[in-house]
Amino acid sequence: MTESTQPNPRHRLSPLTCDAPGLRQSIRDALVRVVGKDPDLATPRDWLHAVSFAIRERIIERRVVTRRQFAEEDVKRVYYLSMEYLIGRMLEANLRNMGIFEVTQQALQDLGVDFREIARLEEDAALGNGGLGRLAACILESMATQGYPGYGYGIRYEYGMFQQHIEHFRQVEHPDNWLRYGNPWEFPRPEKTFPVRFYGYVVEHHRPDGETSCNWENGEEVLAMAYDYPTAGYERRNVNNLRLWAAKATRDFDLRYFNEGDYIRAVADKNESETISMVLYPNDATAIGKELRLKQEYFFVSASLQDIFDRHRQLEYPIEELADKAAIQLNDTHPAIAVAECMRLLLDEHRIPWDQAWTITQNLFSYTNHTLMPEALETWPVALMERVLPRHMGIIYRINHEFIEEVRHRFPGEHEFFRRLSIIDEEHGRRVRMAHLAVIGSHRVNGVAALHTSLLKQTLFADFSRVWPERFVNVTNGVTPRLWMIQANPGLTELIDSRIGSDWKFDLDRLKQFAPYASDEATREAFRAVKLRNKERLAALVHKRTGLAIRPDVMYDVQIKRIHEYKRQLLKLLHVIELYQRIRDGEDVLPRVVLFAGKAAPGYQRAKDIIAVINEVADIVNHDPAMGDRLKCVFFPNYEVSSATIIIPAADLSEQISTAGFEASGTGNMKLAMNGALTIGTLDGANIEIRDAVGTENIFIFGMTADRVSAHRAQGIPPGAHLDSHPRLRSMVEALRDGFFSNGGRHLHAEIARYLLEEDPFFVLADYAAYSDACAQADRLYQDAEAWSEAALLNVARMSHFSIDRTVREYAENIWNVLPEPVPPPCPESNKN
Ligand code: Z57
Repeated sequence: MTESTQPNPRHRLSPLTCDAPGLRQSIRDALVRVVGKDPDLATPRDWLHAVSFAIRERIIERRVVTRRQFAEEDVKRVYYLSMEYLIGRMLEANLRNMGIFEVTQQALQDLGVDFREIARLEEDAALGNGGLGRLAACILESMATQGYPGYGYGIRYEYGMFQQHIEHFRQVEHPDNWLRYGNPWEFPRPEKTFPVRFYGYVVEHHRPDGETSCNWENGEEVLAMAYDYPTAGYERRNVNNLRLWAAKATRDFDLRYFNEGDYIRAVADKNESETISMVLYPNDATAIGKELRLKQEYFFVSASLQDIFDRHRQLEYPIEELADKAAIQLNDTHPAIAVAECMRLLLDEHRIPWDQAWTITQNLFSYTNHTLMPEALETWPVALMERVLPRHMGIIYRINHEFIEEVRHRFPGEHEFFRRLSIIDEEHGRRVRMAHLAVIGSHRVNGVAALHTSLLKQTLFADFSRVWPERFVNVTNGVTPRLWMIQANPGLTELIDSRIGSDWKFDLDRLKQFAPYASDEATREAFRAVKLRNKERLAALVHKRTGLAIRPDVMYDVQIKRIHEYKRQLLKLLHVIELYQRIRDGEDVLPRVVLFAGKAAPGYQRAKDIIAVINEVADIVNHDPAMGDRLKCVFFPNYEVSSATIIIPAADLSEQISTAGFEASGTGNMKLAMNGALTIGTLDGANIEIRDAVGTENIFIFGMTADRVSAHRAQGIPPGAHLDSHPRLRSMVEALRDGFFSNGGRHLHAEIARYLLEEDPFFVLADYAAYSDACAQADRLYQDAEAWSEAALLNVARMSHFSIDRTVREYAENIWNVLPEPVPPPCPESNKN
């Protein structure tokens, strides 16, 4: 019995000690007994694994306690379904959340091991692309910290986000073999294995009660095997579980060939079914139309739902009460097939009548939308869905039929309206619109920032919002202050602690008490000292990664995010060109480092070209003696969570310059502002709420609003017209066009200039003048170090709204209807356990 509630006295745990001698002993033991190394011969990686195994024991011990309490207390559980988890390195995060970071450093030091040296050897768990995957990781951490019974489900990709190398200025992708050295943080659960079916056909049975039930027969089966990653809450609170599925060939994978006597072929072919969990698709905010992607989506959804149903049964709850005991959150439409899978399980396995099954399903699910961009909206050809998931296609037809009947009744005669609402898009060769399935199958649908949710209701889901206005709600994103402040920025953390104590770490609202210190000269000076140290740390890393030497005593201006036209890296690059030309013209320009970082989807040629142009412009700028150290342009390669923790605390200026209406929320904007960077940004995504929080005097807002962008688009002004009133901009674009910055690849530069002048759907040139003015304003404020530090400190103190804890509470209260279930801390006498 898996979900037992009866503690067996014979199985009582003897708690592990968490003082330095106890940890030292555990690490030494693990080195020999788990890693299997003689301490005299141990490499730094052996020590990394030894300490990780010692900590893992302590985490899993608390996981056991947490799980038991949930089972005893009859709690309602939350299941977060996400194709992506962008976690980063786990050792330091686990140590800090377990409250044993300092003592473990001490224990290692006693063993003659340097914590920093071994910690950097850990591979990032990069099972995600960008914002969406990182949000999932922050939400899991917060659910554990706040004591919510939250379970993550996803895929254990063998290869995560590709490693980005820059060769001859261009991005080259290398596979991310992150499991190469084994992974101390995972617990394989071979006994938790579920079959997942693809293809085959449906056989209908007419039952005596008038219902039809179906059997999905034949086809191919793959096994989903669980790997568990315990997720520790901050300061030895609850430990929750992230369960990632890996594909394994079924035991009878080989029957056909075995019968033909081809043993070798049978064993060799098993690899094919195991490709399902092989690799993360490296596309951010674009839909992938590949059959393998659909199989990945269904694979993890089916395994997760079987597991959720199983747990419900083991706890001896009646199936009718599923939605009282569980809430399932769909992170975008990637897991939306879960709506049909849930119906299949209720109808075909549990023999529940349609209407009752549908009520349960709708009460169970809710869906988060992360984008309005049409190219990111998933639609699957009906023919493909019919072939891969024939039973689900039948269920989707019926869901659609029942839904259209309902609206036909409420809105008689509005045939256009029904056509637009339908799950089936009949205009582009019959496709299943996954967003429609997700909306219809959920009781709540949320956007991720106020502007985004309001645009969702006005555009993408305008029709649905007429049908069900109360279904659409906003939950503005947040980020975890544990990783993004305490871990990434110990200097700032110490400064805050010294002024207001350390309660703010659990309740970010208390950071407001820090605001008065913005007008305290000593605090401002201490803040500048912290920034300087953070810049030195970044400068050292930049030197190591790129060979480029940058000064720590200048403005650090950063744009760090996926490379995408709508995010407008080209707008920042034009500003670099402007500064370059001004310095060449003998003007006195504020010295600065401009740092770009981010990956381009391997198939997104324009984004890859943008990386190449940035690198080529940087090469000219960085080697021109006329710049005299006043301008450096860095492209920081292979941006990932672990590099973000170094770049963000060093930033002065945060570039959040997407075309208004396109960035759903952004979360990098939050991380940077809470580390004391001032934002230069458009009124897009959460920037609007950040402005409201920090005050208009403490942020640089520029450019067209979302409304103006729509109006501007309607006017159809050729982008090149914006050069007429701006001679400087003309000379910049012409320099680009004429290959001034090119290293032989002139054609690329000419093409980018042509794009800006003739095509650019994101209005870089239209917004340039306003952007350049805003940059100049930032420069002026930076020259007044006291005024800048005051604004930066006010940013830190006023960002509490963007704690992920607030976000998670909103989901819990308004969508999931679940309560926190904090596990009481172990008795204080038992020494830090
Ligand atoms: C992704 O990272 C986001 C949206 C998507 O549709 C996909 Br696919 C991937 C991002 C948004 O672009 C950000 O604006 C947002 O902050 C983030 O999701 C988290 O909500």
